[in-house]
Amino acid sequence: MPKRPESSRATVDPAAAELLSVAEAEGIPTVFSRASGMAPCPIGEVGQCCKNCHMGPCRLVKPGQRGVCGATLETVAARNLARAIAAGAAAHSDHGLDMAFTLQAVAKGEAPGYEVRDPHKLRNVARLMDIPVDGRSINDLALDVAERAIEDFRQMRGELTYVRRAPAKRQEIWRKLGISPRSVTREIVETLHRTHIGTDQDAEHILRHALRTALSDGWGGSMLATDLSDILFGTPSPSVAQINLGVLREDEVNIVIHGHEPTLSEMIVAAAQEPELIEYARSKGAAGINLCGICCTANEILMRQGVAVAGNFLSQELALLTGAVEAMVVDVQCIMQALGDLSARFHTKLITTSPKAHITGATRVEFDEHRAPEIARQIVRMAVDNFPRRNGHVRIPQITNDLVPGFSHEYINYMLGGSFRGSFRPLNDAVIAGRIRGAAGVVGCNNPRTPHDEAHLYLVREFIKNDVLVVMTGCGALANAKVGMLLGEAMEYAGPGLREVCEATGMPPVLHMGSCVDNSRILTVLTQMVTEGGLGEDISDLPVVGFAPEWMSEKALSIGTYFVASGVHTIFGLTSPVGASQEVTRLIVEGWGSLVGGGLEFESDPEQMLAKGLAHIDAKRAMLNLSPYNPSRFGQSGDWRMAGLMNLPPEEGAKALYGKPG
Ligand code: XCC
Ligand code: SF4
Repeated sequence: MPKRPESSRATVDPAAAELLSVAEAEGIPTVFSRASGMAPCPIGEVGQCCKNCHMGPCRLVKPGQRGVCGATLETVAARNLARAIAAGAAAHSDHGLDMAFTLQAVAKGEAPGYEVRDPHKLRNVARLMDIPVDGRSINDLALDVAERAIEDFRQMRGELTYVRRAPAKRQEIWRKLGISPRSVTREIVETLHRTHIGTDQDAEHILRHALRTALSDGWGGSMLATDLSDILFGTPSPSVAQINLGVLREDEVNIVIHGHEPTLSEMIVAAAQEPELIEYARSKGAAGINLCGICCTANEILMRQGVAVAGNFLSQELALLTGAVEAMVVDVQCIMQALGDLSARFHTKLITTSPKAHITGATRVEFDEHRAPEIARQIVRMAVDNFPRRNGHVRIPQITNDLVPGFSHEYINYMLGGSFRGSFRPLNDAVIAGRIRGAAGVVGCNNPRTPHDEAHLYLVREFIKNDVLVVMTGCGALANAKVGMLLGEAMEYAGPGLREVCEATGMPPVLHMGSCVDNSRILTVLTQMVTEGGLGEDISDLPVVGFAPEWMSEKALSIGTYFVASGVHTIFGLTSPVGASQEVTRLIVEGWGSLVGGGLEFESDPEQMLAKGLAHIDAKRAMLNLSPYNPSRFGQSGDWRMAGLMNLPPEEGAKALYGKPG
């Protein structure tokens, strides 16, 4: 059973804690109070409940008990997990599909305000898709890329285009197991069919299709969402930005954008900078227009535009509690319905923008990519008009921190290799030499069933201390940003070997790679590490491990499962949604482990998560015949050398350290 947080330990974020005591004092319900007022349903929590037909719902709580149709606990738990994965894959992929439609409209000249901002990436993506590039106009190429992407969502036979981006050995494994995904739609539809009453009744067989469905997300919907967003809005590179509730301004019009899609938010970023609208804000008594984000819409505009972030998932209500938010503009996913009632207590306008997502009581300004700048201006104007309606006391916690986001896989390649030729060689060499013990992806949500941010901070701090390089996305990255761990200065917490590499290459020890769909960037990095050589032939050979310590969403389950299917052992926090079935637990840990080289584990104790992660990394090092990790080999003895290297530009530092240019 998970430990339920005491009210004083609901969060480790001081800004969140400050507003949480305001909420408590004023009797305003929040996700934290609702969570402590309602324990999770003990039957559903561990996978014992089936509501797939109306002979039930059935709860299989006694040993050997069957559902009305005769379904076993194994079948029920496996079906529930498969359905959750399909829902998560659908969310990411539907977002990706909308990016494809936007690119298509741009290519046809039907989306004023948008353009291809990264033609270089467009050409690279076209090459990956086998689309002829030479001598073609940008829009011509963009149309082909958009249409190829749309095919990947709907084609009924064949294979996803990006399957070929995986290491050759991985592709073979998928084909041999029959889990190479055909298209996003086909795999999700098949999951829903298989899990309907009376179809697939073998837990192992159901779960195998869950792998295929998750792969259609990772190497399909999400990877396309990332690539198409980079083409449209630019491939991220590092910049400096601010985070936490202190980014809200007492004297300015505050617009918070929340959800997942970059399409409209990019336009709002532009509109908020228009002199005419700033002048309009001044005419209403405001000093200016202040834009910031929450969740992954925040991550999208943070990565590309350096726009400030108010907080992560569990801060969304707290932002409204400041009384300083003129408009909260939401699109899709992770938007709590509680925002409706909560915004009504303040002057805040809650504006829903997606044709797919309405919230009762909210104002609707429907997004249409064919007239985006106009809609963005309308929204900014609504926020400005709302500024004089601020009623009462504004209470903004004066807490912020700096962060450096923007580590796309393209940038990591460039950063490691130096300015002449991008390369993963320095990274692989550092892993081989044992300076870097391995890598951990720490990603995913917040969940009020565990202290807000605590497990994210603990794992990341401990991993870098143990010379494990950390890559992050989503709300976990934002948690670490809040305490300054997404800065070069985080190096001071790193172990001696990792610190040497960071100092030599200019790479921080914790890299923010983007939003939830950008977990696909991690797949690309892992593939490039394999291709670079010296660390085995497949992703499953690498000394890497995945974590989602505070997960809550179905998307997290899809992400975890596509990492597993790609060969990365992955450990989730909290409780297991299949915990009631020993057999299903065995199937997703050992079963998937032997099938695809990675298992999906649930471990509620962060210290155990860390220990298991380090043990996994060390086991992979041993299988690669790499020297055992030994922190005493680096650092002290190398200090005299590092002292000389520190003032060198990155590529020369790498050259001096590794004996060859990057
Ligand atoms: Fe949502 Fe992406 Fe989870 Fe955060 S991390 S709570 S899914 S916003 Ni992806
Ligand atoms: Fe019960 Fe079977 Fe219907 Fe599920 S499918 S609700 S186990 S009868």
